[in-house]
Amino acid sequence: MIDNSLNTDLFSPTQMGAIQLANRIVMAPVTRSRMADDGVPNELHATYYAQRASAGLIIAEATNISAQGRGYAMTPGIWSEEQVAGWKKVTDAVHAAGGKIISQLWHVGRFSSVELQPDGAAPVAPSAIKAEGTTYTNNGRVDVSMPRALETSEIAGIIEQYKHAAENAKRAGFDGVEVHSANSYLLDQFLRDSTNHRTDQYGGSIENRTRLTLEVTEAVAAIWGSDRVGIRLSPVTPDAGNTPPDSNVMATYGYLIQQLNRFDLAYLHFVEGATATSRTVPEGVDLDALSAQFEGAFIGNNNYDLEMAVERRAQGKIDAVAFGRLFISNPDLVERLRRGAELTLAPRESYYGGGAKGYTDWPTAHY
Ligand code: 8OZ
Repeated sequence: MIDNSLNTDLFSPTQMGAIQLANRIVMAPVTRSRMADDGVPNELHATYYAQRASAGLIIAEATNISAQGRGYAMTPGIWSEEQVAGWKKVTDAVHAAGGKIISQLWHVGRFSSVELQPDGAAPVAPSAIKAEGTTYTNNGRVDVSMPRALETSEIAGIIEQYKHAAENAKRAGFDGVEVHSANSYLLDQFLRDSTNHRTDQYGGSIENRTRLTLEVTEAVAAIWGSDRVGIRLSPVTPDAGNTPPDSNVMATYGYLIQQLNRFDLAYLHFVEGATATSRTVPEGVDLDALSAQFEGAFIGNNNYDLEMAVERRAQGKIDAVAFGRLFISNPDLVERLRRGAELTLAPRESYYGGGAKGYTDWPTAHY
Protein backbone atom coordinates (compact mmCIF):
# COMPACT_ATOMS: atom_id res chain seq x y z
CA MET A 1 0.00 0.00 0.00
CA ILE A 2 1.36 3.35 -0.98
CA ASP A 3 1.55 6.00 1.71
CA ASN A 4 -1.36 8.27 0.84
CA SER A 5 -0.04 11.12 2.92
CA LEU A 6 2.47 11.68 0.10
CA ASN A 7 3.91 15.12 0.08
CA THR A 8 3.35 15.96 -3.57
CA ASP A 9 1.47 18.50 -5.62
CA LEU A 10 0.66 15.96 -8.34
CA PHE A 11 -2.95 15.96 -7.15
CA SER A 12 -3.27 19.74 -7.04
CA PRO A 13 -4.55 22.05 -9.80
CA THR A 14 -2.17 23.62 -12.25
CA GLN A 15 -2.21 25.57 -15.46
CA MET A 16 -0.53 24.72 -18.74
CA GLY A 17 -0.72 27.64 -21.11
CA ALA A 18 -4.41 28.58 -21.16
CA ILE A 19 -5.56 25.15 -19.99
CA GLN A 20 -6.60 24.72 -16.35
CA LEU A 21 -5.96 21.24 -14.99
CA ALA A 22 -7.57 19.89 -11.84
CA ASN A 23 -4.41 17.87 -11.18
CA ARG A 24 -1.08 16.97 -12.77
CA ILE A 25 -2.08 13.45 -13.82
CA VAL A 26 -2.57 13.29 -17.59
CA MET A 27 -4.19 10.55 -19.63
CA ALA A 28 -1.74 9.77 -22.43
CA PRO A 29 -3.03 9.25 -25.96
CA VAL A 30 -3.84 5.55 -26.23
CA THR A 31 -4.86 3.91 -29.50
CA ARG A 32 -7.81 1.60 -28.78
CA SER A 33 -8.93 0.74 -32.32
CA ARG A 34 -12.62 0.76 -31.68
CA MET A 35 -13.82 2.98 -34.49
CA ALA A 36 -15.77 1.95 -37.56
CA ASP A 37 -14.22 2.50 -40.98
CA ASP A 38 -15.50 6.09 -41.13
CA GLY A 39 -13.37 7.02 -38.09
CA VAL A 40 -16.38 8.67 -36.42
CA PRO A 41 -16.56 8.54 -32.60
CA ASN A 42 -19.96 7.81 -31.08
CA GLU A 43 -21.64 7.41 -27.67
CA LEU A 44 -19.40 4.48 -26.77
CA HIS A 45 -16.28 6.59 -27.17
CA ALA A 46 -17.93 9.50 -25.36
CA THR A 47 -18.66 7.19 -22.41
CA TYR A 48 -15.08 5.88 -22.38
CA TYR A 49 -13.54 9.33 -22.25
CA ALA A 50 -16.11 10.75 -19.79
CA GLN A 51 -15.35 7.85 -17.42
CA ARG A 52 -11.74 9.10 -17.37
CA ALA A 53 -12.55 12.81 -16.98
CA SER A 54 -10.97 13.05 -13.52
CA ALA A 55 -7.58 13.09 -15.25
CA GLY A 56 -6.18 16.61 -15.12
CA LEU A 57 -6.03 16.42 -18.90
CA ILE A 58 -7.07 13.78 -21.40
CA ILE A 59 -5.02 13.59 -24.56
CA ALA A 60 -7.36 11.70 -26.86
CA GLU A 61 -6.01 8.82 -28.93
CA ALA A 62 -3.97 9.71 -32.00
CA THR A 63 -6.38 11.00 -34.63
CA ASN A 64 -5.83 10.97 -38.38
CA ILE A 65 -5.74 14.45 -39.88
CA SER A 66 -6.55 13.15 -43.37
CA ALA A 67 -7.30 9.95 -45.24
CA GLN A 68 -3.68 10.00 -46.41
CA GLY A 69 -2.48 10.25 -42.81
CA ARG A 70 -4.19 7.00 -41.82
CA GLY A 71 -2.08 3.92 -41.17
CA TYR A 72 -4.32 1.65 -39.15
CA ALA A 73 -7.91 0.51 -39.52
CA MET A 74 -10.33 1.38 -36.72
CA THR A 75 -8.59 4.63 -35.77
CA PRO A 76 -10.49 7.93 -35.59
CA GLY A 77 -10.22 10.86 -37.96
CA ILE A 78 -10.85 14.56 -37.74
CA TRP A 79 -11.02 15.62 -41.37
CA SER A 80 -14.76 15.13 -42.11
CA GLU A 81 -17.87 16.84 -40.78
CA GLU A 82 -19.17 13.52 -39.44
CA GLN A 83 -15.95 13.07 -37.48
CA VAL A 84 -16.23 16.59 -36.05
CA ALA A 85 -19.81 15.87 -34.96
CA GLY A 86 -18.68 12.58 -33.41
CA TRP A 87 -15.87 14.23 -31.47
CA LYS A 88 -18.31 16.91 -30.27
CA LYS A 89 -20.21 14.16 -28.44
CA VAL A 90 -16.94 13.14 -26.79
CA THR A 91 -15.83 16.64 -25.77
CA ASP A 92 -19.33 17.49 -24.47
CA ALA A 93 -19.37 14.34 -22.33
CA VAL A 94 -15.89 15.02 -20.93
CA HIS A 95 -16.72 18.65 -20.17
CA ALA A 96 -20.00 17.67 -18.51
CA ALA A 97 -17.94 15.38 -16.27
CA GLY A 98 -15.59 18.24 -15.40
CA GLY A 99 -12.62 17.19 -17.56
CA LYS A 100 -10.36 18.70 -20.20
CA ILE A 101 -9.57 17.01 -23.50
CA ILE A 102 -7.01 17.63 -26.23
CA SER A 103 -6.94 16.21 -29.76
CA GLN A 104 -3.68 14.61 -30.90
CA LEU A 105 -3.12 15.42 -34.58
CA TRP A 106 -1.61 12.43 -36.40
CA HIS A 107 -0.21 11.67 -39.81
CA VAL A 108 1.49 8.27 -40.01
CA GLY A 109 3.67 9.11 -43.03
CA ARG A 110 5.33 5.94 -44.28
CA PHE A 111 3.74 3.64 -41.70
CA SER A 112 0.72 2.64 -43.75
CA SER A 113 -0.41 0.17 -46.36
CA VAL A 114 -1.76 0.74 -49.86
CA GLU A 115 -4.81 -1.13 -48.54
CA LEU A 116 -5.52 1.74 -46.17
CA GLN A 117 -4.66 4.61 -48.50
CA PRO A 118 -7.18 6.41 -50.75
CA ASP A 119 -7.22 4.82 -54.23
CA GLY A 120 -4.59 2.30 -53.11
CA ALA A 121 -1.87 4.95 -53.33
CA ALA A 122 1.58 4.53 -51.80
CA PRO A 123 1.96 6.08 -48.32
CA VAL A 124 3.93 9.34 -48.29
CA ALA A 125 7.19 9.95 -46.45
CA PRO A 126 10.20 12.26 -46.42
CA SER A 127 12.11 9.64 -48.41
CA ALA A 128 11.26 6.39 -50.15
CA ILE A 129 12.56 4.18 -47.33
CA LYS A 130 10.33 1.33 -46.22
CA ALA A 131 9.46 0.83 -42.56
CA GLU A 132 9.64 -2.61 -40.99
CA GLY A 133 6.59 -4.25 -39.59
CA THR A 134 2.92 -4.80 -40.06
CA THR A 135 -0.18 -2.77 -39.53
CA TYR A 136 -3.76 -3.89 -39.37
CA THR A 137 -6.52 -3.52 -41.90
CA ASN A 138 -10.09 -4.75 -41.76
CA ASN A 139 -8.74 -7.95 -43.30
CA GLY A 140 -6.07 -8.51 -40.68
CA ARG A 141 -2.38 -7.72 -40.49
CA VAL A 142 -0.44 -6.68 -43.57
CA ASP A 143 3.11 -5.50 -44.18
CA VAL A 144 3.43 -1.74 -44.39
CA SER A 145 4.03 -0.60 -47.97
CA MET A 146 6.93 1.04 -49.74
CA PRO A 147 6.31 4.80 -49.41
CA ARG A 148 6.99 7.48 -51.97
CA ALA A 149 8.94 10.64 -51.14
CA LEU A 150 6.87 13.81 -50.92
CA GLU A 151 7.67 16.43 -53.55
CA THR A 152 8.78 19.74 -52.08
CA SER A 153 5.69 21.29 -53.67
CA GLU A 154 3.47 18.92 -51.65
CA ILE A 155 4.69 20.04 -48.23
CA ALA A 156 2.36 23.03 -48.16
CA GLY A 157 -0.50 20.57 -48.64
CA ILE A 158 0.67 18.54 -45.64
CA ILE A 159 0.64 21.69 -43.50
CA GLU A 160 -2.85 22.40 -44.87
CA GLN A 161 -3.97 18.98 -43.62
CA TYR A 162 -2.80 19.89 -40.10
CA LYS A 163 -4.53 23.27 -40.31
CA HIS A 164 -7.78 21.74 -41.48
CA ALA A 165 -7.65 19.20 -38.65
CA ALA A 166 -6.75 21.88 -36.09
CA GLU A 167 -9.74 23.98 -37.19
CA ASN A 168 -11.97 20.94 -37.00
CA ALA A 169 -10.69 20.13 -33.51
CA LYS A 170 -11.69 23.62 -32.46
CA ARG A 171 -15.19 23.20 -33.87
CA ALA A 172 -15.41 19.81 -32.16
CA GLY A 173 -15.03 21.52 -28.79
CA PHE A 174 -11.58 20.32 -27.76
CA ASP A 175 -9.58 22.35 -25.22
CA GLY A 176 -6.50 22.32 -27.43
CA VAL A 177 -4.40 20.17 -29.73
CA GLU A 178 -1.20 18.18 -29.46
CA VAL A 179 1.09 17.92 -32.47
CA HIS A 180 2.08 14.26 -32.74
CA SER A 181 5.74 14.58 -33.67
CA ALA A 182 6.66 11.29 -32.00
CA ASN A 183 6.84 7.53 -32.43
CA SER A 184 8.38 7.61 -35.91
CA TYR A 185 5.30 8.88 -37.68
CA LEU A 186 5.44 11.55 -40.40
CA LEU A 187 6.90 14.48 -38.46
CA ASP A 188 9.37 12.28 -36.59
CA GLN A 189 10.35 10.69 -39.93
CA PHE A 190 11.36 14.17 -41.07
CA LEU A 191 13.32 14.80 -37.86
CA ARG A 192 15.48 11.66 -38.01
CA ASP A 193 18.31 11.30 -40.49
CA SER A 194 17.58 7.57 -40.57
CA THR A 195 14.31 8.23 -42.41
CA ASN A 196 14.97 11.62 -43.99
CA HIS A 197 17.45 11.56 -46.89
CA ARG A 198 16.04 14.63 -48.62
CA THR A 199 18.20 17.18 -50.35
CA ASP A 200 15.68 20.07 -50.34
CA GLN A 201 15.04 22.55 -47.50
CA TYR A 202 13.27 19.79 -45.51
CA GLY A 203 16.28 17.46 -45.34
CA GLY A 204 19.99 17.39 -44.63
CA SER A 205 20.86 19.83 -41.84
CA ILE A 206 19.18 19.77 -38.44
CA GLU A 207 17.63 23.10 -39.29
CA ASN A 208 16.09 21.57 -42.41
CA ARG A 209 14.92 18.33 -40.81
CA THR A 210 13.16 20.17 -37.97
CA ARG A 211 11.52 22.62 -40.39
CA LEU A 212 8.30 20.68 -40.98
CA THR A 213 7.57 20.08 -37.29
CA LEU A 214 8.17 23.77 -36.61
CA GLU A 215 6.05 24.91 -39.56
CA VAL A 216 3.20 22.62 -38.51
CA THR A 217 3.44 23.85 -34.92
CA GLU A 218 3.39 27.45 -36.08
CA ALA A 219 0.39 26.85 -38.35
CA VAL A 220 -1.57 25.07 -35.64
CA ALA A 221 -0.66 27.70 -33.04
CA ALA A 222 -1.94 30.42 -35.39
CA ILE A 223 -5.34 28.73 -35.29
CA TRP A 224 -5.51 27.85 -31.61
CA GLY A 225 -3.22 30.32 -29.89
CA SER A 226 0.05 28.78 -28.80
CA ASP A 227 -1.19 28.47 -25.20
CA ARG A 228 -3.58 25.71 -26.31
CA VAL A 229 -1.05 23.76 -28.32
CA GLY A 230 1.24 21.04 -27.01
CA ILE A 231 3.68 18.79 -28.79
CA ARG A 232 4.76 15.20 -28.28
CA LEU A 233 8.29 14.03 -28.98
CA SER A 234 9.95 10.63 -28.51
CA PRO A 235 13.61 11.10 -29.36
CA VAL A 236 14.68 7.47 -29.06
CA THR A 237 11.68 5.21 -29.57
CA PRO A 238 11.93 2.70 -32.43
CA ASP A 239 8.11 2.81 -32.90
CA ALA A 240 6.67 2.64 -35.49
CA GLY A 241 8.49 0.56 -38.06
CA ASN A 242 11.55 -0.27 -35.96
CA THR A 243 12.96 3.12 -36.92
CA PRO A 244 16.55 3.86 -35.89
CA PRO A 245 16.97 7.03 -33.86
CA ASP A 246 18.64 10.09 -35.33
CA SER A 247 22.44 9.81 -35.50
CA ASN A 248 22.69 12.78 -33.13
CA VAL A 249 19.67 12.73 -30.84
CA MET A 250 20.99 15.40 -28.49
CA ALA A 251 21.77 17.91 -31.24
CA THR A 252 18.63 17.35 -33.32
CA TYR A 253 16.06 17.33 -30.53
CA GLY A 254 18.00 19.96 -28.57
CA TYR A 255 17.78 22.33 -31.52
CA LEU A 256 14.11 21.49 -31.99
CA ILE A 257 13.27 22.15 -28.35
CA GLN A 258 15.11 25.46 -28.36
CA GLN A 259 13.19 26.50 -31.47
CA LEU A 260 9.90 25.37 -29.91
CA ASN A 261 10.57 27.75 -27.02
CA ARG A 262 9.79 30.71 -29.25
CA PHE A 263 6.13 29.61 -29.50
CA ASP A 264 5.47 29.58 -25.76
CA LEU A 265 3.46 26.36 -26.10
CA ALA A 266 1.13 24.94 -23.45
CA TYR A 267 3.44 21.96 -22.92
CA LEU A 268 6.03 19.53 -24.20
CA HIS A 269 5.05 15.88 -23.82
CA PHE A 270 7.97 13.50 -23.92
CA VAL A 271 8.16 9.75 -24.30
CA GLU A 272 11.15 8.94 -22.10
CA GLY A 273 12.63 5.84 -23.74
CA ALA A 274 10.97 3.32 -26.05
CA THR A 275 7.22 3.91 -26.10
CA ALA A 276 5.39 1.57 -23.71
CA THR A 277 8.45 -0.68 -23.55
CA SER A 278 11.39 0.60 -21.54
CA ARG A 279 13.06 3.74 -20.22
CA THR A 280 16.46 2.67 -21.51
CA VAL A 281 18.15 5.17 -23.81
CA PRO A 282 21.14 4.74 -26.12
CA GLU A 283 24.56 5.75 -24.91
CA GLY A 284 25.20 9.48 -25.05
CA VAL A 285 21.51 10.37 -24.79
CA ASP A 286 20.28 12.26 -21.73
CA LEU A 287 16.57 12.94 -22.06
CA ASP A 288 16.42 14.99 -18.85
CA ALA A 289 19.08 17.28 -20.27
CA LEU A 290 16.94 17.71 -23.37
CA SER A 291 13.67 18.37 -21.58
CA ALA A 292 15.42 20.82 -19.24
CA GLN A 293 15.95 23.03 -22.29
CA PHE A 294 12.20 23.46 -22.69
CA GLU A 295 10.95 26.63 -21.05
CA GLY A 296 7.26 25.67 -20.66
CA ALA A 297 5.38 22.91 -18.86
CA PHE A 298 6.79 19.43 -19.27
CA ILE A 299 4.76 16.21 -19.23
CA GLY A 300 6.83 13.09 -18.59
CA ASN A 301 5.62 9.78 -19.97
CA ASN A 302 6.59 6.14 -20.25
CA ASN A 303 6.50 3.34 -17.70
CA TYR A 304 5.93 5.63 -14.72
CA ASP A 305 4.50 4.48 -11.47
CA LEU A 306 3.35 6.84 -8.76
CA GLU A 307 6.59 6.62 -6.84
CA MET A 308 8.65 7.63 -9.86
CA ALA A 309 6.24 10.42 -10.69
CA VAL A 310 6.38 11.81 -7.15
CA GLU A 311 10.15 11.61 -7.12
CA ARG A 312 10.66 13.20 -10.52
CA ARG A 313 8.13 15.92 -9.68
CA ALA A 314 9.96 16.63 -6.41
CA GLN A 315 13.21 16.90 -8.36
CA GLY A 316 11.59 19.44 -10.69
CA LYS A 317 12.07 17.13 -13.68
CA ILE A 318 8.39 17.03 -14.64
CA ASP A 319 5.39 19.33 -14.27
CA ALA A 320 2.90 16.55 -14.90
CA VAL A 321 2.93 12.81 -15.59
CA ALA A 322 1.07 10.98 -18.32
CA PHE A 323 -0.17 7.42 -17.83
CA GLY A 324 -1.45 5.40 -20.77
CA ARG A 325 -2.04 1.74 -20.05
CA LEU A 326 -3.10 2.36 -16.43
CA PHE A 327 -5.95 4.57 -17.66
CA ILE A 328 -7.31 1.68 -19.74
CA SER A 329 -8.30 -0.38 -16.71
CA ASN A 330 -8.49 2.29 -13.98
CA PRO A 331 -10.95 4.95 -15.13
CA ASP A 332 -10.60 6.57 -11.69
CA LEU A 333 -6.81 6.35 -11.78
CA VAL A 334 -6.28 9.75 -10.15
CA GLU A 335 -8.35 8.84 -7.11
CA ARG A 336 -6.82 5.38 -6.85
CA LEU A 337 -3.32 6.85 -6.90
CA ARG A 338 -4.27 9.52 -4.40
CA ARG A 339 -5.68 6.96 -1.99
CA GLY A 340 -3.08 4.32 -2.61
CA ALA A 341 -5.80 1.96 -3.82
CA GLU A 342 -5.02 -1.15 -5.79
CA LEU A 343 -4.56 -0.76 -9.54
CA THR A 344 -6.00 -3.07 -12.17
CA LEU A 345 -3.74 -4.14 -15.04
CA ALA A 346 -5.47 -4.56 -18.38
CA PRO A 347 -4.64 -7.69 -20.39
CA ARG A 348 -3.15 -6.98 -23.81
CA GLU A 349 -6.20 -8.53 -25.52
CA SER A 350 -8.23 -5.57 -24.31
CA TYR A 351 -5.97 -2.92 -25.82
CA TYR A 352 -7.05 -2.93 -29.46
CA GLY A 353 -10.26 -3.72 -31.27
CA GLY A 354 -13.72 -4.85 -30.26
CA GLY A 355 -16.43 -2.83 -28.57
CA ALA A 356 -17.45 -2.06 -25.02
CA LYS A 357 -15.77 -5.14 -23.55
CA GLY A 358 -12.40 -4.20 -22.09
CA TYR A 359 -13.18 -0.57 -22.96
CA THR A 360 -16.02 0.94 -20.94
CA ASP A 361 -16.62 -1.93 -18.52
CA TRP A 362 -13.73 -1.29 -16.09
CA PRO A 363 -15.26 -0.47 -12.70
CA THR A 364 -14.20 2.34 -10.43
CA ALA A 365 -12.71 1.23 -7.12
CA HIS A 366 -14.68 0.97 -3.87
CA TYR A 367 -12.82 2.99 -1.31
C1 8OZ B 1 -0.31 1.82 -30.81
C2 8OZ B 1 -0.93 1.26 -31.91
C3 8OZ B 1 -1.17 2.04 -33.01
C4 8OZ B 1 -0.78 3.36 -33.02
C5 8OZ B 1 1.53 5.82 -31.34
C6 8OZ B 1 -0.57 6.27 -32.41
O1 8OZ B 1 2.38 4.98 -30.99
C7 8OZ B 1 0.24 5.36 -31.91
C8 8OZ B 1 -0.15 3.92 -31.90
C9 8OZ B 1 0.08 3.12 -30.81
O2 8OZ B 1 1.75 7.02 -31.26
